[in-house]
Amino acid sequence: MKAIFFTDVHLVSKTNVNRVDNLPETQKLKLKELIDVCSEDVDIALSSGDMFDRHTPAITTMNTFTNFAECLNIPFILCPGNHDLHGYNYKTLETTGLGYTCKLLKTYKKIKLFKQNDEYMDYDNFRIHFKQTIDKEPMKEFIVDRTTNEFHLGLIHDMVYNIDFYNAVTTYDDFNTNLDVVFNGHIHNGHEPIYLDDTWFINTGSVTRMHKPKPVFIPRYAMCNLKGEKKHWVVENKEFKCAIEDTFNVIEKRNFNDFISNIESKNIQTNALDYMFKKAKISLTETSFNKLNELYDEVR
Ligand SMILES: [Mn+2]
Repeated sequence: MKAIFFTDVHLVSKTNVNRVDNLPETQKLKLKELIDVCSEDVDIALSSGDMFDRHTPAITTMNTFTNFAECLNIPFILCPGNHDLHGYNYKTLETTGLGYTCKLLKTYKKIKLFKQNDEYMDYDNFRIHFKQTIDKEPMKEFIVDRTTNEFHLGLIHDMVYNIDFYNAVTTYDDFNTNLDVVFNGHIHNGHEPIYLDDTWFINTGSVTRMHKPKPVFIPRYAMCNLKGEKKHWVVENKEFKCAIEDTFNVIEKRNFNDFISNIESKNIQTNALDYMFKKAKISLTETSFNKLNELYDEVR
């Protein structure tokens, strides 16, 4: 089976302040590229959520998504991300932009959005499993029943990643799973495919960059050729051809950095209380300034 995977598209209706291009149009180009790639020889499309940037997207944004899903001539299986949901509440999924559009699109029978209590769906000898995210707690394990189907794939949108930061992540070597592939999004930088203890870990990173990332990466999707012996499966990240690097508003960013470093240098030159008194002496009347001196006498 050949699967395409992409995640965190974050469809928006307006251009982000950090970008100089027309972001909704750039996002349409990326989706068009995915449609073109899928028309060749791909069996299914998988996505780990955050299709929309907010749970109440504009109608124009929902149109971008439904047009994409209609043009995609292969089954499309996805799960919701935190941006698709209202406060990680899977119960209200149908009232979100993603839940509503997928409910309508289901009449075409090509789309499957995992809901709270959905555990899996089958495709040939593959079973695609879903596990919901519990807010504020990274997922520790994803163990499935392997008595049916030959291969087992998992879709999640969670703090599971190859490296830890702020002790908020379950790293792949600590993640307890018997899946053949774990597809994840949420952490937008992504990484090259990793094969660890009989499991492939795929996170291509976000399709949309809201600001210039450090280090800079080109948005990617993964082409997964799941044929033959598992450890020799050809799983590759592919860069979007339409992603050009100079889409960011670099001047805006530099101004902001100047502003921050200015504050920092002021902090180094004097302590906050002395700074306040220096300013107060200029702007307050003598009586008020004396009163302030009196009040702060003990702490100075
Ligand atoms: Mn996201």
